[in-house]
Formats: sequence, structure tokens, C-alpha cells
Amino acid sequence: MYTQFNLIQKSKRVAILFFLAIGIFACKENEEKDAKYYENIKMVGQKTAELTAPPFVPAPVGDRPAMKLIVNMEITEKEGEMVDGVKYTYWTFGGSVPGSFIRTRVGDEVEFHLKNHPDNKMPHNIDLHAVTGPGGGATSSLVAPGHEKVFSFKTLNPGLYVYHCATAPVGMHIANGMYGLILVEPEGGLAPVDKEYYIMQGDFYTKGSYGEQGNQPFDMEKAIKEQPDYVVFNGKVGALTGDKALTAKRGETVRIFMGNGGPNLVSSFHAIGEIFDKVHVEGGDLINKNVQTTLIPAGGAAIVELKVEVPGTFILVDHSIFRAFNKGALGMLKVEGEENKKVYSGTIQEGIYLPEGGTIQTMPKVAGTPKNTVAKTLAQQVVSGKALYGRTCSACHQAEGQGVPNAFPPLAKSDFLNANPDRAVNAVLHGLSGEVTVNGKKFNNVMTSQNLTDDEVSDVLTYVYNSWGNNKTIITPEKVKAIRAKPAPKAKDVHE
Ligand code: HEC
Ligand SMILES: [Cu+2]
Repeated sequence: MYTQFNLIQKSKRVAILFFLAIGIFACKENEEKDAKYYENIKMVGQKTAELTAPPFVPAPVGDRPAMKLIVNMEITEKEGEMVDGVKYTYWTFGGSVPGSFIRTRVGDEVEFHLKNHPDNKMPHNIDLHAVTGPGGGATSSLVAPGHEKVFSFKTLNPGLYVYHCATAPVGMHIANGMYGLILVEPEGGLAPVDKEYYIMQGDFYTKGSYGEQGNQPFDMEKAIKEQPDYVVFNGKVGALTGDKALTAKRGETVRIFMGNGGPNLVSSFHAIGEIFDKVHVEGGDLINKNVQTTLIPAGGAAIVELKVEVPGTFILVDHSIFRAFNKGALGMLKVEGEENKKVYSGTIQEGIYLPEGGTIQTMPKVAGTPKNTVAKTLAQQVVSGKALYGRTCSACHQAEGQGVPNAFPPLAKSDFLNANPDRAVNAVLHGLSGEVTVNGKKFNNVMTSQNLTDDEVSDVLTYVYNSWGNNKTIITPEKVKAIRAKPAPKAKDVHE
């Protein structure tokens, strides 16, 4: 009797313990896997990341555990072709526009090695939107030509993220093609599909209008006005058309990792004759279904998936439609296979939905009415020069003229500046490139010409000369005017 009672009591206790254990275990299973969880996730091993040029992507992560992933990326500045006969000097992450695709999984620790090729002219850095940390990595990665910077980050949030250069002038670096995508796959990986591709939209601003031949330099004025001559997929007109079209077979599911580098425009991404079965909205967790056109913000991305049920050529566009037919934002997905009359029947006429080429755009130049110039006092020059400095020079030379090591020379107590005012005026008027030595340190970068009026150059340089321990030279508008009238100095005269 007693023993029986004891036994029942005992088995009851065992049962309670058992259910308690299940309860705890289940709780653990359902525990929200948040950033904290991934911060502390166990990592297994390390490897060097496979990087790919568009439109291709590296192999899926599958169900591999989190690991240390080493990314080796080199920045190159190189000439490419925007459209037939139009050359453009692109600045690239890994040699392509968009830059190399990086594929990670959540919980990975990425050790990023950013190299700046020795032949490059500019300092660069990288801001990855997948990074939790200051500047998205930009504050740790400013790298001069011929150098390498290393920084590490933990991927805490799954999703598809843009990366880009963030060196001043930031817009110019992005406009020259310095952007790409980094995918952070969720635990267990994205569901497998038949085909995966990588596309990024970008807007480009050239001195000449669409199709104007030769090497076309970047046009800052058009960029600020957000009036691109080219809006393209994967860095150039026709990167994804004709024999470079994306391909699939009837019945396959195609996943497109679609990003938008901007720098300015938002993309209304659309596939003519198809419907996106699934869209990972903005590259995050939210999945929308049956979408005709999805918005890809500048500096944003989306993952779109479409099953291709019928053969044919499907045109991918930014549905801001002039961009597609007249500025280049048009790609093709060619689907092969048997006709599928249940889904679609009709005669197929060739030659519709083809690129139409450039609209000629000329920016009317309104001549400014000449102002009556009354000579300013030094104090007045310093006030307007200071404001101008804050707007135009400080992005590179920094607020107190201290510069940035290996990138932007100091203006504070600069021997180069104080030795030769004409040279300083020329630097602002025409820009400056090649090796210069400032206070014993070598710089070999490019200062863009600043596009200022005589008064503005006079004010800003007078401010600089009368600040931070410089020699108090006064630069008059007349002096600027006289120097402007002369031809730009040759590089060797500047550097001596
Ligand atoms: C986009 C970045 C950038 C901006 C904006 C910029 N500079 Fe520069 N500046 C440079 C670089 C880079 C050099 C060195 C060029 C080289 O290596 O040949 C330089 C060199 C100079 C020099 C000669 C070197 C020295 O330190 O004395 C002067 C003077 C100068 N800049 C003045 C200005 C003034 C004034 C402005 C604003 C009106 C300005 N810069 C705007 C990047 C910039
Ligand atoms: Cu850059």
C-alpha cells in the first residue's frame, strides 16, 4: 500500500519534471532569434568569401553554421563604355559596376579587407548598410591608393543590403559606380530556386548628353540637379540585353537580387509580361505576393522572385518609362521552352519594347546679370568665405583645415598654401592632381575644380589665409580674375 502510493507519487514527479523539461526546451526553440542571439552565436571555422561580378551571385549559404568570413575587395578606377562610343571612367568595388556581390549568413563575422589599387587617383572607403557600427564601416576604411584597410563586423540582421563609397564628395563617388550588394541570408538560407541573378540600377551624369561620343567626364551640376543622362542596369546601357540577357527555362523560378545605387533616383522596378510572385519588400523579412511594380529606393534593395510560365523575352524596366527606353534602364530575361497556350496565345511580333536611344538634352544656360561689385572689407570676406568653406571645402579639408591623413592635405599652417597664393587660386579654379608635399607629408590625390565665381574664390581663400595660423594673405577678386584669364598651369609648374 505504502509502496504503491510512493510509486504513484514518484511517477507523478517524473511526469512533472518531464513536461517541465519539454516546456523549457520549447521555449528555447521559440525564442526570438534577435540581434542579441546572433551576436553570441557560435561560429564554426573561417573561409574566404567567394565574390562575383554582376549579373551573377555566389553559391547559397545553405545550412552552414555561422563562421568568420574574409572578404578581399579591391577598388579600381578604370575606363569603361557607357553605350557604344561613349567612354566613362568608372570607380569600382572589385572591378565591376555594381561591385562584387557578397553573400553571408546572419551571425557571420566578416573581416573586410579593402584595398585601393596603386594606380588609382582617389582615396575611397566603404559603407555597408549591413553593418552595425559607425559609418557602416566608412569611418574605419578610408584608404589611400596603394594601401589596405581592415575592419570587422558581425551580421546581426538578415536581408539584402546596399554598400557604397562614402568619401567626399560622396555623391560623386557613388555616381561613378561605387555601390554593390551584400546579402545576409537567414539561418538555414533562402529557399532554393532555379536561377539567381544580381542587378543594380544607377543614374549617371555626363558632360555631354546621351550618346555624345568620346570620354565623358562626370557632371556635378547635372548630378545636383538630379538630371541624369543615363539611367542603367549594371553600369551601362545594354548590360542585360541581346546576348547578355538573363536566361531561364520555362517553368523555372528566377530570383533577382535587385538593388539601387542611385545616387539620386528611385526605381519602379517592373518586368513587362510577368508578375513578381514574391517580393521581399525593401530586402527585409516582409514578403509581398503578386506584385506588378516594386519600388527600390536609392540606397535600397529588394529580392524579387518570378516563376516563368511561358517562353519569350521579358523586359525588365524602371517603369519611370523614359528612363527605360531613352536612358538605358532596360534589361531582358529570355525564357526558352515549349509554348504554353493555356497561359498565353497570340502571334508574337518582334521589335516592340526595344531601347530607343537618347533624348537630346541641353541645359539652357541663363546668363547671370553682372552684379555691382563693391569691395568688401576683410571682415566681410572672412564671414562669407567661412560660410563658403563650410559648404564646399570642409567635406575634404575638414572644419578646422586639419585635413585627413593620406587623403586630403591640411590647409591649416600649410606650407604649400602659404608659399604661393597664385598656386592656391589655381587649385581652386582648376583643381589639383598629382603628388604634392604639404608640411612634409606626400599627397597624391585629386581635388576637383570648384566652380566658384571670382568673388567666391577671393572670399574663401582670404578666409583660409586668415585662419588657423596661416599668413594672412588677402586674395582680391581682381587677382582671381587675372589668374582665371590665363591658361591653367601645367602639372609640373604646380608641383614645383
Ligand atoms: C573633394 C575633396 C576636396 C574639396 C571639396 C576641396 N579640396 Fe582642396 N584639395 C583636395 C585634395 C585631394 C588636394 C591635394 C591634391 C593632390 O594631391 O594633388 C587638395 C589640395 C588643396 C590645396 C593645396 C594643398 C594644401 O593643402 O595647401 C589647397 C590650397 C586647397 N586644396 C584648397 C581648397 C579650397 C579653398 C577648397 C574649397 C573651395 C577646396 N580645396 C576643396 C581635395 C579637396
Ligand atoms: Cu570612392
